[in-house]
Amino acid sequence: MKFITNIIALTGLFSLALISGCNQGENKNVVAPEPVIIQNGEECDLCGMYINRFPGPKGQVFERGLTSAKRFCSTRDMFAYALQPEHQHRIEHIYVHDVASAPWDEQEKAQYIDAKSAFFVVGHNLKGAMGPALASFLKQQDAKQFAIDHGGKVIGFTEIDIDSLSAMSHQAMHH
Ligand code: ZN
Ligand code: CU1
Repeated sequence: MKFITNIIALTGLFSLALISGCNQGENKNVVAPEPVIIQNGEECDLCGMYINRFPGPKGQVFERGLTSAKRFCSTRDMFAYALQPEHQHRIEHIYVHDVASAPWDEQEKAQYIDAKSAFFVVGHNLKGAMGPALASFLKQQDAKQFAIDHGGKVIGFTEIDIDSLSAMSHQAMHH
């Protein structure tokens, strides 16, 4: 009887070790920093504008070795920063607002979501802090509805690159 109990105890210990072993391996990638709340008066880390004074979704990035987030007036400036090769490889987490969770003019009240799994509407008719804006959404359905209401098309995170960003600003100059 004692022997059996020992076996059970040992098996229990062994699987516990397995579980915690797995967790330790994954912790580095799984535990994401909490998005910061951007206060009035805080300036964009790319262009220096007061972030909360402008409409449209904002963004923030966490880089390896830095505990504080870089903050941006717009998803556009956030991508302009994050897509530069010298920043790209150091970036661990990117947050953008879920546009559906607050009015366009009050996105500082919106919820932050992981940019890498977000849906983006480009080419729509609303302006962000820097003109044309990438409208970011948690749910694909919300992004589709936004594109129906405001024009533009729905794309994923990996479809956004330096070229598509600069195409957006050229479009804006011709309006
Ligand atoms: Zn900016
Ligand atoms: Cu700006």
